Amino acid sequence: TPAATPDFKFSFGLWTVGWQAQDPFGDPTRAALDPAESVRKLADIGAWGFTFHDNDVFPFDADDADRRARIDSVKKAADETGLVIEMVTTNTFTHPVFKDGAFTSNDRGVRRFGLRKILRNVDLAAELGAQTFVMWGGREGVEYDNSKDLHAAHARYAEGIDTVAAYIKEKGYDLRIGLEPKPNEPRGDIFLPSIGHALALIATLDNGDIVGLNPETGHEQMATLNYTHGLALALYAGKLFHIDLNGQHGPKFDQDLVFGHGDLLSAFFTVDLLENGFPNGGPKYEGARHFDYKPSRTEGPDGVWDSARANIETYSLLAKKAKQYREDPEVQKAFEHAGIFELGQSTLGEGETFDQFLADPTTRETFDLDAAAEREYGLVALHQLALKHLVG
Ligand code: 3MF
Ligand code: MG
Ligand code: MG
Ligand code: MG
Repeated sequence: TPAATPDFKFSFGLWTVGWQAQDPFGDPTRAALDPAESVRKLADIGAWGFTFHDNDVFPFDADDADRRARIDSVKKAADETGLVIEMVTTNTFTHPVFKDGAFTSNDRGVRRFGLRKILRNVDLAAELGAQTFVMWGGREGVEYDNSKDLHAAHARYAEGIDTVAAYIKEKGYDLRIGLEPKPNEPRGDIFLPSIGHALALIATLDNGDIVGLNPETGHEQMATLNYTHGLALALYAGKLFHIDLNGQHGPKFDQDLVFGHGDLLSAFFTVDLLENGFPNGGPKYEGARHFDYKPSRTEGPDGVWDSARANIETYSLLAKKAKQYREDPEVQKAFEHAGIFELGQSTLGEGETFDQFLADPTTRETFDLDAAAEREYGLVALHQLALKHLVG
């Protein structure tokens, strides 16, 4: 049964359900799927949209006629089902030519070839009405620290991203770029390993206003980072353009489990942030609830769609629980007691000058240090309330 409700804009990458489950140690366990057929199935299970890499739809070496026919077949399925093509991305990692990177390859010819492939795909994204263009630089990195001039590599990475952004502007496309950080795999170390690293690079770009982030749950967790905190920082910076939701059990290879099948408590707080926003208000994420997961290698053709449905169902269940949690008067009381609303007040008074601040005795002379040190925040009790809502 479809677990989706029309309230959520659920979206899937065609490479997710389409993954044939080849891994470094084993052959594929599933047959290839026809992308147009996948679009129809995604519509059946309650998806709102879908996304793809160029080479999820047509092969790397497709001639122009073949490329067009395959694009048209997916477009037809989108038109017939009403599914939105909300994001398009480029495969600059599978072909051996990209083994040392695309934008950061030491070989300038490869960099120019990679840029051409990406610009062609920008045109396609615009043609299909996508609003986000994701760039995951899976091969942008090294195994050995002396493999590259690391300053030049970052300069070339920035140049590549800036050039794509400039092209989007020159063409007048309604597209924004979402960079997808990942710490490692397939490279030993990938450039832009975290949300924070990507934000720092974006700040150096000429066209950074249309460059933001597409953070993935598992990628941040592989780096032992907190995904929900990363989303919060990206929202604070006005840069949360898109998301890749999935599941991961801590720092190991990229598991791409079903959303919620890794760290469930973390998934609960991710959904709470996405659906209910910050307790004191602030920017909210309005884009697709996009899943980038892999049906496990053990799954056959039925398991593929069971697992796709599981993402939708888990998200919907967590959204329901998170809503009840936020609306619970006991939780609101615990928020109050914990000082969560107090954190929404600015530390300085409105228009307060340094002189006024320094002359305020409550900031030092009459500040009740002991009382403040003894204050109980009740954070464990608050967290237990969340847990009770989650498992209750
Ligand atoms: C790899 C990924 C990628 C990106 C995709 C960009 C193949 O770990 O997460 O999926 O999400 O290339 O959209
Ligand atoms: Mg992943
Ligand atoms: Mg991934
Ligand atoms: Mg991803």
